[in-house]
Amino acid sequence: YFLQMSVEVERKFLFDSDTLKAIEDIGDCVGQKQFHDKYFDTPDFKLTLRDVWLRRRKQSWELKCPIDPVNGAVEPGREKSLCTQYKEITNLPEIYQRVKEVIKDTCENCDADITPSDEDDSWLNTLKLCCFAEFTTTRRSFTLKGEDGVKIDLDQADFGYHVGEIEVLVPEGGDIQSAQEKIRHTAQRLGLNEERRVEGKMTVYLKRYRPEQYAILLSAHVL
Ligand code: V4E
Repeated sequence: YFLQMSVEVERKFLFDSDTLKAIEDIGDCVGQKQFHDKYFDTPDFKLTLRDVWLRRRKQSWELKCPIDPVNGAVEPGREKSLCTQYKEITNLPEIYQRVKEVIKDTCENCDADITPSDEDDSWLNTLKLCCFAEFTTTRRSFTLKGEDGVKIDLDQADFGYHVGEIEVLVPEGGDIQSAQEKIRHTAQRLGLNEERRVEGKMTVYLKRYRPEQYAILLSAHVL
């Protein structure tokens, strides 16, 4: 069957009213929306320890995983580049297969022949998945003239953190390096001068509300 898979390349940035003005000056607002996310993992963090993020957003399932899934390993000394790239999977049967693959070592029910359903969450119980984070985001999205395929999102999370992201979606087999170039160029146009990776909503959420998971992911070099 057809697999909807693309790679999301993105760079997060901190913004204030000056950045917002710069974006409004050179870009077009293409919409504002609100969405509620619920993230799921096993009680011993099998997914997030592999940098795999399962969430439900607007009644749809999404899985974000590293693009180089060689054992899903997270290298200890990995250079934290400004850009991140994750594979995005939105097809539920494919999500189910991937999740099963990651947690199989300790999943007694993994051989159970079930079909995951959008209407019924019992497949979550089968895989012992529980919700570990839940928040609502208000997002304003912008495009910039002359910057094809680049989207800018300004996110305000309901737990009191806001963060921007410059994002390029690369179809399967597409050129990730040129996406990174576009992001670098856009960052320059916006006058961003971050030298380090900026914390995402999830990092801040875990630090604040799930300190145990945060500490474990930090020492596993996932965050
Ligand atoms: C924490 C995390 C992931 C889950 C959240 O992904 P994120 O892109 O931050 O969320 P959001 O709401 O902007 O999703 P979008 O609408 O863009 O699809 S996926 C990967 N991580 C790890 C991670 C990290 N360690 N550092 C940074 C800067 N980003 C992500």
